[in-house]
Amino acid sequence: MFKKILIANRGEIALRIIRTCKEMGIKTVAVYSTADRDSLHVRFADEAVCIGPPRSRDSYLNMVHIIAAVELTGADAVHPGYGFLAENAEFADLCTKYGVKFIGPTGAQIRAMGDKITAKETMIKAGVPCIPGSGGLVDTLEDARKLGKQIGYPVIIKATAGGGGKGMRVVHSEAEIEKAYTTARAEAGASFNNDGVYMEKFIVEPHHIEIQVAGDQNGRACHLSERDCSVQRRHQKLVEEAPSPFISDAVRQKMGEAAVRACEAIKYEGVGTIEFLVDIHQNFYFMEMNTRIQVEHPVTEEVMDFDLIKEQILLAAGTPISGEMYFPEKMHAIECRVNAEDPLNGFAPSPGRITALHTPKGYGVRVDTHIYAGYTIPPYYDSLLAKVICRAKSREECIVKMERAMKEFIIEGVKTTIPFHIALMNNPEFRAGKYDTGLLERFDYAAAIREMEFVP
Ligand code: MV4
Repeated sequence: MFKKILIANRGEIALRIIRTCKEMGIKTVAVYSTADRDSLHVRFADEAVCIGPPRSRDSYLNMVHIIAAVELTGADAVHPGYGFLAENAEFADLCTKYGVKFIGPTGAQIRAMGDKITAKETMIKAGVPCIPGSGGLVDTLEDARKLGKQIGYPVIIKATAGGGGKGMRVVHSEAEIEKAYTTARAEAGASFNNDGVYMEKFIVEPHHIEIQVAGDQNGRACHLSERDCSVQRRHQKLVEEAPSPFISDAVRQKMGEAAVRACEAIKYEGVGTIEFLVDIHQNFYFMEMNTRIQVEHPVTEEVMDFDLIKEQILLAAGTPISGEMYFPEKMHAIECRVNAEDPLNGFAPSPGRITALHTPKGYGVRVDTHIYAGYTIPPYYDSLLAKVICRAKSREECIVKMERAMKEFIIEGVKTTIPFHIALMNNPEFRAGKYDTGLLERFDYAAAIREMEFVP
């Protein structure tokens, strides 16, 4: 087992990783930018190394400084968390080169899933259902026109280097294809330095359902059930839950099996997520694979009663997956992301100092957070302040508990998304479990917040 893990991250996820390391008897090294000097991850780690000035590219994305911190402290493994260098193949390879274990998949596996066309080809070979489309790059406007006719409108143009919504264009008819193709390519080139695009049939108002997977170093994989992440605004997830209120048990089982086939096809090592789009008929299609631990991993931890960070560390140390890894699902869990953003002003960031804080507590309530009273939210990083995860025997009880928890969450000094979550817990579509990725376009949450009697 590793003796000392360097956590190449900040915020709540750095704390989350430090906690599990302590429980496993592993020493921890925090790295931090000068903006994070007073952060809890710096305080709670056994050692801490400053890796540069506030801007991410100078600190948390600075591979040379992070490797220097590894050498300085003698860490034998690096945990990348999510974001920053978590899906950077070059960094994974660099760790290997310097003899320190990258807790995650190999550089080659990250690369294979990072290029979306390659990923899709791999999945088709593995027998995982994929959305019908161009099959490869669409090199010319003429090809785009031909494929549009063949596939049938509406279609979607996506960047092969993309993911998470960047460089995507929906095309409703041939009249729109020229502009969509040209702008998608230009945006992909500018964002990813790779202007390759491909085309797919557009699935209208899909559900976003992902399967948590884990693979060992012997090529064996298992899944840990799904998360429904359909509550999104502009490709930002706001709420995740498990089990999904949408899919049947038969579809759930088929998706799990497909996800395991996907992992075993590439001998995937580590924990990861297979993202699926699910249409109204519950047909599911591979969308992309996330080769990291995700923000919403606690939802799975709560329904499966299983520490995913511990599993990640065990897998990286060479522990095999055993048959005991399949668990029955007994509970329901919901996670709400609390951001320093103003839901009444288009979710505009609201950095600043937290002047007063009370976090929700009680049976079935978990709060993963790095904030404290007096903490100043730096403007340089993402605005996630806390994740509130509730767990109960039924979805109904879980929603009631979440509303109760959100109403006892006091954060003074900055605007937060707490009022949005209270409004959402009272939205009839959400309450009925009858929502898809179009929910927040239909729901006038600003009006609902203004009408709320309860003012957090
Ligand atoms: C799609 C789609 C419909 N049809 N692909 C959005 C993020 C990126 N990973 C892929 N995305 C989509 N791909 C086809 N063929 C709809 C989306 C999409 C979406 C997907 C999941 C969750 C929210 C979304 C919001 C808008 C569009």
